[in-house]
Amino acid sequence: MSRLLRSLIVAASVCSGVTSILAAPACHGQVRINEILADPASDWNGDAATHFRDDEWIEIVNAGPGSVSLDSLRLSDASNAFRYGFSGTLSSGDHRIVYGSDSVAWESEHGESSVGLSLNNGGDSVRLWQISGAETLLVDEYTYVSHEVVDDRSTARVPDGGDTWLLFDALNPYSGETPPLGSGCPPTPAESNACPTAVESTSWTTLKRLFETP
Ligand SMILES: [Ca+2]
Ligand SMILES: [Ca+2]
Ligand SMILES: [Ca+2]
Repeated sequence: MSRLLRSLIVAASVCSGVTSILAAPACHGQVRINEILADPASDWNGDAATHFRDDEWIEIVNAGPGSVSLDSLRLSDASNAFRYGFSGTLSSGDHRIVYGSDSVAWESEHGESSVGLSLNNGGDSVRLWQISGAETLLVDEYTYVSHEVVDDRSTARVPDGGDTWLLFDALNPYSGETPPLGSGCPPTPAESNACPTAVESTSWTTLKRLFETP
């Protein structure tokens, strides 16, 4: 069994609470990947420069009821190479953002190549891992496709930690009908994915489809 497959099985088992194949010290399933901006065209990290690597960002949220330690959590793209290691604790409902520049600093500290978060603009996966002894558990994963990755367009869970993804596309509107759909709201780095028009626009799109001629 491959290491990745084993990790997937263990993660699913531990976090579902159905059957535990291997014990984990804590389930980090309450921490979720919450928002991703993979193709920056602005200075998102505030260092007075716009950079394709340093201004990418990934936001996580603690969607559970209690505080959780982040010390064992890592981020990767689809290559499964770790791009960032978290530290500290995250209170219920709080967010943590990782910019590409944070990733470069972490990689440098750990003797890795300075590739940053390495979020492919043609589509990629973002994975959140938990190191548990000798095991690496997959806590959360999101795979984005090309229309989610254009200049300054983020893709985000609505509401925070929820199962629906929408584009936060105020800076680069999307009018297509391939999910995730546009919300008209601006990206929300390190803040709640609040989007007052999202529910309304989603409902309107659903409504239109009901009356469309096949
Ligand atoms: Ca910057
Ligand atoms: Ca990118
Ligand atoms: Ca956000």
